[in-house]
Amino acid sequence: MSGRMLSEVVRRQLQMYLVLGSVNCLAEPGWVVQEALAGGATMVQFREKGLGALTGVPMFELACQLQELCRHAGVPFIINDDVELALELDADGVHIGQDDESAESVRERIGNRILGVSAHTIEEARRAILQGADYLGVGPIYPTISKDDAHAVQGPAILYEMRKAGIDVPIVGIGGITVDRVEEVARAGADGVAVISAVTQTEQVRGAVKELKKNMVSFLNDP
Ligand code: TZP
Ligand code: MG
Repeated sequence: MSGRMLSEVVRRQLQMYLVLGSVNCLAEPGWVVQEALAGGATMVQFREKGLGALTGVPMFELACQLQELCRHAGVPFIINDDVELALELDADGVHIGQDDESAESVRERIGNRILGVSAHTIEEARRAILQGADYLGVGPIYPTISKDDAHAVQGPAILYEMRKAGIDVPIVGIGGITVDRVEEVARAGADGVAVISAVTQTEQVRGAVKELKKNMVSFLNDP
């Protein structure tokens, strides 16, 4: 049996991480994901949440459609919160928050699939790592319109603090990240940027992804 994903692999997969559900998209979600993959998205998270979110069969069908696109592109497809759905689809991983089932229990259920955990403090980060997280989602770095129950804005400083505290696992910054903010987020210590609106709220999906990724990769190549 193969083991957990190598952390250096996950680190690269976080570079340009698209998070989305049907509620977030201006255009049809399948088209958005297709364009994002064409632009070089490195990971995709299905996060079907909020007012008007799909449930039941339509939700499942959308998840299947997006998963198929990611599979074709060789990009990991991660499910937000819903371990059952992830197992049913045989998705590549699960992302959970602090209010969801414990990381320990999710790790037990998903085996070697990728496990992402949202962490807002050094303590939450350390616990998530002990419980089996492969990567941490840290934010909101900037103000966001995409999450109703978002924690207080942390600024890039939280990333510096985590790195200074010796937390060296893969970290993706999230919350209000735009093309112009990628460098600041990377410089503070993130391995990648996770975005919703910068990609889903534009008609230029492919171009937006290209720019976000270009800024991330150029920082990594020449810090
Ligand atoms: N978690 C923290 S902020 C956020 C999530 C899911 C929303 C990010 O969306 P956007 O539109 O990129 O600010
Ligand atoms: Mg959650």
